[in-house]
Amino acid sequence: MNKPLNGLLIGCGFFSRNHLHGWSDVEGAEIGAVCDLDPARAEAYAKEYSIPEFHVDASILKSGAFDFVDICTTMDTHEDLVALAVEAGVPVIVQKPFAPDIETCRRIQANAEAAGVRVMLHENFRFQNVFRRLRDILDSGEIGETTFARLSWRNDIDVYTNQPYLTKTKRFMIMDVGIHMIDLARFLMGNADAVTCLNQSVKEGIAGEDAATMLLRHDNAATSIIDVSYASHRTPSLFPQTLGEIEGRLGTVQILQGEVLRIHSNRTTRDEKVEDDGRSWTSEPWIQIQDSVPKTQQHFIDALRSGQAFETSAEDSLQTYSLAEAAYQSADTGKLIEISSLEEVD
Ligand code: NAD
Ligand code: 89V
Repeated sequence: MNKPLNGLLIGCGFFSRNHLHGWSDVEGAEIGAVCDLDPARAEAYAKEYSIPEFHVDASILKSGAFDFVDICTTMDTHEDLVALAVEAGVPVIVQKPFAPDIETCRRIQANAEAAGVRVMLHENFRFQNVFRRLRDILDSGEIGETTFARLSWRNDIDVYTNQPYLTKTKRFMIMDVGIHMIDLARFLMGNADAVTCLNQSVKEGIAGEDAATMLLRHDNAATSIIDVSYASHRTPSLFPQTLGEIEGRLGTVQILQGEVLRIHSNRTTRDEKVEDDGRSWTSEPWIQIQDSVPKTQQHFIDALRSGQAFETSAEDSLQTYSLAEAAYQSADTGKLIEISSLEEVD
């Protein structure tokens, strides 16, 4: 077995705990150092996760010591941090959202491509067990060509305590959760070229939209509806489940509560319960998301080693972020927006 690839993790905050647990489950890679602007955080995470080095300045990337960097910081920091990695020639996996707007996403991607540095988005919803199994069912042809989908993510979890920046983010729901759904819609239904969107601000004191309803037009004329909300009250809470259905010309797959897929085909119906991985470090209600983290990371490492394309490469992800940008334009104008109309700003 080759020597494990040595990684630097930047961002010792809320979600990076799952990244660090995830890396301990990944074959062929290890985190040799962590970095955070806050030295106390960097030192504490290095100690807690038995990582030999900690740093406070990301320019350590220029040391030549790292085979990859895992950027687990908020979207406003991504352009500068990816640029540092590109300058150092270090491949990148960077957390979602890529960047606050499509122009910045395009600039980051073009800079990396020009330098020949590979960049992947850590976009993990498509790596959830339930959606890998759903993709397999679609690939089997059992329900035929897909024609309609609904992806619904609605709960009232207190996301703000762990991620306080979300109360101030002007572009909130679509960039925080909507892009997970848009990527899922593309993963399950194929690319889309147009979107209509209505946004809502429901909860008091939140700067951005906390609910959004999008209608996507896919390249094969299929339609998908994405609805996301942090202001929806159910008991028990549905967090972090995505519910919905995928319809095809020969059948339907429903995505039901409890990670159950209900397959309707050939006039019969069956339920498949998709199980969790049973990892020692995961815990409810986060397990469905936590399990997807090492799977996302393993794909990054395997593709880095083999040269195969990243499923969520920066280039491919421009489609997702173009749809998010178009959704905001649609919500502002009340019109259907085609992503071809999003002018590339030189
Ligand atoms: P956070 O604010 O809790 O942590 C970010 C950390 O990065 C902070 O400790 C900060 O000091 C550090 N940091 C910022 N700029 C830095 C720099 N230039 N150099 C070194 N350190 C720097 O953020 P979080 O809630 O952990 O979220 C991080 C990202 O993860 C967000 O983009 C969020 O959307 C995403 N996220 C993804 C998932 C998922 O994958 N499903 C879940 C939750 C959050
Ligand atoms: O997955 C995410 O991006 C987080 C969430 C709270 C949805 O898990 O923001």
